[in-house]
Amino acid sequence: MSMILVTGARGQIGSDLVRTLRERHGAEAVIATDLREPEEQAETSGPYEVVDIRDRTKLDEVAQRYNVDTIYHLASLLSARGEQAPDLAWEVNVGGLRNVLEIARENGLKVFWPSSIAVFGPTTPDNAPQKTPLEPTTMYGVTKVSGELLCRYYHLRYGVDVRSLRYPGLISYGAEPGGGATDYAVEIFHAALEQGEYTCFLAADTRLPMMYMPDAVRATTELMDAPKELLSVRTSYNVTALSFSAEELSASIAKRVEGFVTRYKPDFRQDIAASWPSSVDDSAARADWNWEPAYTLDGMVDDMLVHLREKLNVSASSCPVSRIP
Ligand code: NAD
Ligand code: AKB
Repeated sequence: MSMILVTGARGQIGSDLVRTLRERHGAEAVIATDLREPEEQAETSGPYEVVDIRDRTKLDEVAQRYNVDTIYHLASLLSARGEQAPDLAWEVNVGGLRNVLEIARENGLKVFWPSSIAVFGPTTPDNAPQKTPLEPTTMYGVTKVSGELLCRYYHLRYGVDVRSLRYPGLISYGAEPGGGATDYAVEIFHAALEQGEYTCFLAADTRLPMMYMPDAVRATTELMDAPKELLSVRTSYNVTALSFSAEELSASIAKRVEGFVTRYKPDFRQDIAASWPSSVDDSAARADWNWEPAYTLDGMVDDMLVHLREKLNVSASSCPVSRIP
């Protein structure tokens, strides 16, 4: 039986990925870990350990105690938080990945680690190719480029089977997003249902590559299931599904939520978003392991509204406001 450890398990992706992995492999086979204590019942539906990714000794001890053979390493600071705390972003994002790769090298583990469209910068063409200048202008982007090179190095030098995707901005109705420039695309749904209006921190015409969480989780498991002979990219694969501007997303929601209005008041996250391309060429992922997204913009908006209405009625939770001022 495969034993899987997930870092950053309480985050936006981790909370959904842990649920999927537990459905596939059994609850006891997936060890959720995070810096934070467990809170939701979903997170305690199987083993849970508090681990700071900067603490290699503790991470190694937990991995050995559970006989782990695969790590999904999600613990990270995202783009906006990274600009507010660049030293911490470097320590967590690069130091944490190095710890995971060292443990993988010593124990022959397989690793998934996500990169991001944040590896791109102003010198990248607007439909970002797989191979292109990687000159990001954020600390988060710098940590992701460094991480991609570290992954490729550990694969070439030590044969570590580490696989990676450059996720675009992700949209989901589960855990709230963790402090990135694409968080608006989640906040806007909560605001539409709870306030009927939203003040967006990006400009109306800011167009970015995006993906609905079910597609992101499936891309992750499909990449990890792919035979290794098929993988030609050992830095990180471009993957994408959607490309829309803030005003296009707002219009799609307004078609379904009567009277919904968005105002635009860009803050420092606009500069981050403006440094990223508006779309991504994911033909290498399509050719190597048959990647294909399922959700269109309207399909994603329909599904988000159904699930969020259900969730907000049940929990009557307040609208999650961005953690970034
Ligand atoms: P998130 O911020 O929602 O979750 C990150 C988790 O890491 C949090 O639960 C946090 O408590 C934990 N964490 C932070 N510091 C830690 C530490 N020192 N030790 C252990 N855990 C720590 O992030 P996410 O959106 O789930 O992103 C997961 C991964 O996917 C990250 O590598 C991120 O860069 C990448 N990614 C995310 C997106 C997106 O839109 N969500 C897009 C591209 C790439
Ligand atoms: C962020 O906005 O920082 C993330 C990402 C695109 O990596 N969502």
